[in-house]
Amino acid sequence: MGAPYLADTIAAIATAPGAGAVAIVRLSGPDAFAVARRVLRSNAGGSLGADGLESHRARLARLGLSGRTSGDGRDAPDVVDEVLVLPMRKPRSYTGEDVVEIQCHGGGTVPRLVLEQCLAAGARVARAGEFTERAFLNGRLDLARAEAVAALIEARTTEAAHAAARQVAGELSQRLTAWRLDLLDARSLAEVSLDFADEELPLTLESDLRDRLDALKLAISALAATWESGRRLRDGATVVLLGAPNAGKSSLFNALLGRPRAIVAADPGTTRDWIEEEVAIAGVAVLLRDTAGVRTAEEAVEQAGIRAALELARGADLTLLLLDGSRAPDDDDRRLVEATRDLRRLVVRTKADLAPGWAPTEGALPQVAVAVSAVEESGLAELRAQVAGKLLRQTDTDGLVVLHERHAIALARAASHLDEAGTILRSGHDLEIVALEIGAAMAALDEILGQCDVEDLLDRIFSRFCVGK
Ligand SMILES: Nc1nc2c(ncn2[C@@H]2O[C@H](COP(=O)(O)OP(=O)(O)OP(=O)(O)O)[C@@H](O)[C@H]2O)c(=O)[nH]1
Ligand SMILES: [Mg+2]
Repeated sequence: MGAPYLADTIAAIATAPGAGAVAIVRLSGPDAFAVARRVLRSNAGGSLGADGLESHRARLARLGLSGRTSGDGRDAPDVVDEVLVLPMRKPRSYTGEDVVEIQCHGGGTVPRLVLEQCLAAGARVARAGEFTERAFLNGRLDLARAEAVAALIEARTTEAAHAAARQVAGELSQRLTAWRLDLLDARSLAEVSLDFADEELPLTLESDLRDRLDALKLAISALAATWESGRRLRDGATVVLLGAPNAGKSSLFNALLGRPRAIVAADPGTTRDWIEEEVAIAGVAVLLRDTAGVRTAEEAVEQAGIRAALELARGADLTLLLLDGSRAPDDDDRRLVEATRDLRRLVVRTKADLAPGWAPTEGALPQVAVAVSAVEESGLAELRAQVAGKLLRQTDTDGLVVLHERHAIALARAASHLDEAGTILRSGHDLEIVALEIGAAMAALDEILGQCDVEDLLDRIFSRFCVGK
């Protein structure tokens, strides 16, 4: 943890750019209070004085915007902003360092001028994520919690925010720490067993070790498997509407969006190109794509659209295959059923308000997941629930989901080391190697928490943050 690196004081605008009532300029580092004192004035216009900034106590102050602040208080600038200052002495701050937050007026100019004042007074511009990186380096947050801060900021739905907030609060870290202790136990068990000669090794000890390793492996791989859901929760998912011409794709697209975005017409082939819109479906930010009706023998333009539609379906997280409920399925429908057989899909029967054109039990057709009517807006809640069910797999991890690929990879690696340990234990019980495999699994968990040499990881992780966090 490089001391010289943390020896300087950083500053950044912590709020989003653009018009806003208030913006926050944040300072962190050993000179945060000194820099703040240099740029701030009391309301009377004089300097703040030695005890003008009391830790964890907000105060009003003034701040020159003309750039003529000299630092000694006498050369008061002519243009000032009234600001609210929140000083926080280390270690009781986000970064664990001395922090001063200055709330000024928002907009594109005032916060920039305030920041410039801070830079002129001795701070340096913070890099993206540098406040959080310092929080990590100062031991305020472990790496998993620090990374979740970015996920929380980027969350596009309540559910995504909820998952990230759990990780910021340390739920993932606690679970990993508990597993780590269990692994430590298991490793001691393996090491103790080393002291026994083969023939006198107590049988219960070996089976106990095996049970523990199996249970841990299962739990760890279950958590790793949540990454698929976690990724969709965090980054959103793509859902493609696919179906024969006139199946009701654009109508359902509009119904799910809640507004008439796509053109709906009685003529087949209305939608030629695909269009997309974002809509939250049961907590997932879904990029919903309406495509051109898929028919096999077609004129050229439609053909291109059809190829594109199938291509989109292959690249999507989920395909909704629409079958027109008001007519009997034809060859086009059957071909589509066939073409999407290996995709993650839901078969949706449309136009449920019309007299059914086929029996739900019709042979050779896949099970219909849900029947909807875009006209009567029926079946939509059920459809949303089914979509969410497909996108977010049910987990047996108490709702904890992995939100970072890095974590998923490390968890999978931990599980595979435990798998290996189990195999060795079963075959030849070379306990020395078993202990080594357990150690490797522990190291993988440590990597997630940042409890090992992660220097080369930090840049990659924190550069994805926004500046000011
Ligand atoms: N009664 C009834 N009619 C529907 C329903 N959904 C769509 N339609 C009608 O079916 C026709 C085709 O609807 P669209 O939504 O344009 O179908 P599409 O699948 O987008 O068609 P293309 O873009 O041509 O492939 C229109 O006349 C719609 O009004 C429904 O739920 N009930
Ligand atoms: Mg259409």
